[in-house]
Amino acid sequence: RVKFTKIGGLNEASAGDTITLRARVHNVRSTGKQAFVILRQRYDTIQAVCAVSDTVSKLMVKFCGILTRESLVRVEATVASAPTPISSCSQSGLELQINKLFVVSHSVPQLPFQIDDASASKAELEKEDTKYTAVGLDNRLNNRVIDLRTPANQAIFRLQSGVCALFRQYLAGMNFVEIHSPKLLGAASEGGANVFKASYFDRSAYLAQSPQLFKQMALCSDMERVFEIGPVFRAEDSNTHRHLTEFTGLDMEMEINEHYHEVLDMLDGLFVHIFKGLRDQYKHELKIVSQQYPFEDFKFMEPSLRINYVEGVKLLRENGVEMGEEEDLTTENEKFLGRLIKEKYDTDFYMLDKFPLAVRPFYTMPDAQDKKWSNSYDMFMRGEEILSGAQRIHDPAFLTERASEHGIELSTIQPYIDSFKYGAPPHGGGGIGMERVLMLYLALGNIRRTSLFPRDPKRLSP
Ligand code: ATP
Ligand code: AMO
Repeated sequence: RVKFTKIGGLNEASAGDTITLRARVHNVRSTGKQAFVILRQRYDTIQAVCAVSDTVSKLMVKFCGILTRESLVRVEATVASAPTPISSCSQSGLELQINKLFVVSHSVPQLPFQIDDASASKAELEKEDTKYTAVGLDNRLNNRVIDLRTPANQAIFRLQSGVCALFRQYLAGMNFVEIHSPKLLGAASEGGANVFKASYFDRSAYLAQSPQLFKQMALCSDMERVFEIGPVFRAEDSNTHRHLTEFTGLDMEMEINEHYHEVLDMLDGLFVHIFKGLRDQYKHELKIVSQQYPFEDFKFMEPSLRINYVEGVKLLRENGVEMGEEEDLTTENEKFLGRLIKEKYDTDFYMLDKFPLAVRPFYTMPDAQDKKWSNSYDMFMRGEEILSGAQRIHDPAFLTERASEHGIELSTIQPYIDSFKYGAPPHGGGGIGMERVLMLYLALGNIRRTSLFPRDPKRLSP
């Protein structure tokens, strides 16, 4: 079989080699006598020259000169040093002398937008003599398959794969079991609001708002430590930069031996593993993203900063925010607190512990000393929430009482409550929004940029 070469794998020592590769036609220029085809694979580009020779006819040069952008071609060529550096290509010091070229798959000539335009940075677009045209987010998402071909997007989704791989790797190493809980439920999993209803034969089903009840039931089945990477559905009509109607949840749940801070310690190790893994194993991808979307390096501490909710509120009040001790954080205050914490501690990641019980879900364990507070926490990146979690109530009578107080129809969650009747270990966990983690790590400003085919109240397609 023929060995297919990757553009990124070529170097000075490749000069003189005869290679075969498949690539996209990124751009074409023709002088009549010669055709210059810029070939692209993922984030790598190289110039290929088609000129009349023993193996290349005049007709062939003409054919190369009218190739449509984005077509896929198979090229057999000789690698040579470029006579002058080709600054627009990632392989600027090399060029390919085309011996043969076949079209594997044609692209229609009319593209929804040019890849170069969709790859331009804000700074490049704002230059007075810019050669680029801005491509709006809606246009990109309507034509997501083309949009995803930009170098930054290629890198973003490699990084996303990295976030999941690092999450899985860390927890598997800590003896967690990966589970797959059902997404079609007979009742809402996080209380009644914000749930999508579907028809299920002669009755209704609900799309899971989280794996919450099932990850806890798995612990009641003696699985000790579990995690899940799966879809989460929220019927929230929230048209914001950080809400999706379907996102990917990175969930974990574990037994507690003595104190719920064992869960915080685990999450601390997990996040540091993810942040370090991205920083150290994905340097190239981070550089590619920053070329289009420049961002400040993500700062974290080891161990991570942990503060209590009251301390956070105190910091806000000292800086002019008027709010009650037990009031929930508004998005604005959440972001302001993030800025204050960055100034004071120089970290983009922190944990906020001991939330007021009143603002947490029914399954949250109250503080044993003062029922005003709870054994629950949120975690933040660059001032925005990325995780929510808690120690859970594992006593069925108390769980029943709390669910009733929250106005939950008990019959709908009876199997969940019953699973605690046969002896249940103390436990806690957390749920992370995957798209938010990447959006905030890269400071991308919109969650749609880190969702492959985003779903929001206005978008169900493609
Ligand atoms: P959770 O993950 O717990 O749902 P979240 O970060 O998704 O948290 P919510 O708890 O739903 O967000 O709400 C947090 C804040 O987000 C609210 O205080 C509110 O200010 C803001 N928010 C939610 N929906 C909207 C919306 N449609 N428009 C503007 N802001 C919103
Ligand atoms: P919560 O509802 O806070 O907690 O969700 C957990 C995390 O999921 C992310 N998230 C979202 N991401 C995108 N679009 C949305 N609409 C959206 N809503 C939430 C956030 C959030 O921190 N069962 C609990 C978790 C637990 O206690 O283990 C839960 O679902 O990053």
